[in-house]
Amino acid sequence: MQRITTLDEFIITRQKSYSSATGELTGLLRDIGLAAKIVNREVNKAGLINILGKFDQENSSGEQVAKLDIYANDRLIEFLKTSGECAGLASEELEDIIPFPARNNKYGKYVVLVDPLDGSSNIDVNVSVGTIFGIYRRLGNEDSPVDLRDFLQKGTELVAAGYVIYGTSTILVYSTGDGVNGFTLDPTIGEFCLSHRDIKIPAEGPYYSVNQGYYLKFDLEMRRYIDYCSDLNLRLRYIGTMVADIHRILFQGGIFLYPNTRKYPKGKLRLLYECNPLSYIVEQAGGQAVNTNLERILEMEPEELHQRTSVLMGSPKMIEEMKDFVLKYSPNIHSEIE
Ligand code: AHM
Repeated sequence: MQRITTLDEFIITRQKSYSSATGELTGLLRDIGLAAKIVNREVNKAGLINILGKFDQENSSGEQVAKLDIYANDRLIEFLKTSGECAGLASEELEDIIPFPARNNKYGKYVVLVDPLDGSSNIDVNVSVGTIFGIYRRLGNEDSPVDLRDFLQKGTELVAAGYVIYGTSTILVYSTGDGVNGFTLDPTIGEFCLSHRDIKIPAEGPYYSVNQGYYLKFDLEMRRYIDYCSDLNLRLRYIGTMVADIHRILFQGGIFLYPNTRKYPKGKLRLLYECNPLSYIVEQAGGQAVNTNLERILEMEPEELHQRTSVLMGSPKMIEEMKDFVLKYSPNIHSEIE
C-alpha cells in the first residue's frame, strides 16, 4: 500500500525544493488548512445543532448572512492573526480590511483575502459550500502595518490561492504557481491527504454551468452562446456555489458563466474574493478565465475591495469558442477592436 502524504508534509517538501523559501508562506498555508478543518467540523454539524438560521445583520454587500458565514470568518481571522506570517486580512463578510498587529516588532509579509463561506444560500439545504482564499505579498515593508493598497493587487500578483469544498468529501485544492494539487480530508485521522496530484483541466468537457433563469437578462452574445451549448446537448449543471461548480469543471471539463445581468450590470461575483483566486487555480490547471469584455480576470485592475465582475471560466477550447461568439455578436467589442 502506498504511504499517504498529508497536506503539511506536501507543503514542507515543496518548500524545501525552493532554496530561497523562508517558510512563511508554508506556515500560512498550514494555518489556512487548520482553519478549514475547524470550519468543516461546524459545517458537518450544521444540521445537528442550532447553528442554522440567519443573524439579524447584513454583510457588506447588503445580503443577509448565515451564522456559519460568521463562524467561518471568525475562525479564519483567529488563525491568521496569530500566524505571524499574515499582516492583514480582507473578507467578503467585512466592510474594511483588518490589519494585524506586529509580532516581535515585525509585521507579516503577506495579506490574505477570503470568501469564508461561498454559496451560503445552500447551507440550509445541505448542499456543498466552500471557502476561497488568495494570498499576496504585501507591497510595503514589514516595519509598518498594511493599508488598502496591499489588498488592491491584480490577480497576476497572487503568490498562492485555493479553495476548500465542503461536499460529500471535504477537499482542499491550492496552487503556489507551479501546478494545482488537491487534498481530501480523511476524517478518521483528521488530516488532508494528497488525493489529486497535478490537476489538469480537460481541454473541453460535457458541462456548461450558468444560472439559466437569468437567460433573458443576459446580453445577446451570451444568449447566443448559451443556445449553442444547448444545441450541442451539453449538460447544464448549476449548483449555485461557485466553488462547487468550478470544482466539477476543473476535473471533468466545461465552462462556467456568470455574465452581467440587468440587476448586476458589472456582474455579481467579487473580483478579489471569488474570481481572482478561482481564475488563478483554473489557469494553473491549463484553463482560462475572462470577463464579458474578454479581459483576462487576473489582469483586471482592482479599484475597491468589494468590486464585482462578470466571469467566464473553464476549459481552454470552450473559452476560445465562447470568445468567438462574443466577438461576433457584441457590437461594443467589435467597435473597440476596429
Ligand atoms: P454568496 O457569496 O452569497 O454565497 O454568493 C456567491 C454565490 C456563488 O457561489 C454562486 O456562483 C452565485 O452566488 C450564485 O448566484 P445566483 O443565485 O445569482 O445564481
